[in-house]
Amino acid sequence: MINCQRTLVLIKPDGVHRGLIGEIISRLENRGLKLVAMEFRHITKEFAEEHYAAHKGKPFFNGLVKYITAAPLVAMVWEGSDAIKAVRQTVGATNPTEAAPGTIRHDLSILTSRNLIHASDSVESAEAEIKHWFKEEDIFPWERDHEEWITGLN
Ligand code: FUP
Repeated sequence: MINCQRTLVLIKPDGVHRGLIGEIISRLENRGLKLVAMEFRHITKEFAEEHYAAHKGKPFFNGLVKYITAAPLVAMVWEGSDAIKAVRQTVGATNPTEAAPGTIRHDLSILTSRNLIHASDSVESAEAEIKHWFKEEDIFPWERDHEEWITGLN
């Protein structure tokens, strides 16, 4: 597979409460991405603060931590060709009213503060975030029988 990458995706507590886990996973599966790790988890304040450390000090930081720790979430690692960019594209812009039609945030949400999903934004953050959320032994690489039909090259 060309430029195989892994990226961290979270279905945040609003996605869980709204019954959108299946819909969001389907969109990533349909894109041709491969799920290699998944856990249903209720994270602590400290763990959330570490995940969103880049936003510490911003006016929305405390609310963001409260939101992501308010209920369980689904943490996943997805793998694929250019997976970081592909997932961000399928997720859409941070502000749902600026996200392109057809993206998860556009189609299923309306406010930045409840935008359903997190996805790593660079190779460096994907690496750090996957390390923060998953032990290596909880990530399960597997081969798809029809891989050639998804990531084959001409
Ligand atoms: P993204 O990478 O698209 O998730 O966006 P950011 O890293 O910029 O922001 C992280 C999260 O902070 C967003 F998903 C939602 C939240 N946020 C707010 O609640 N208010 C803001 O004004 C900006 C971001």
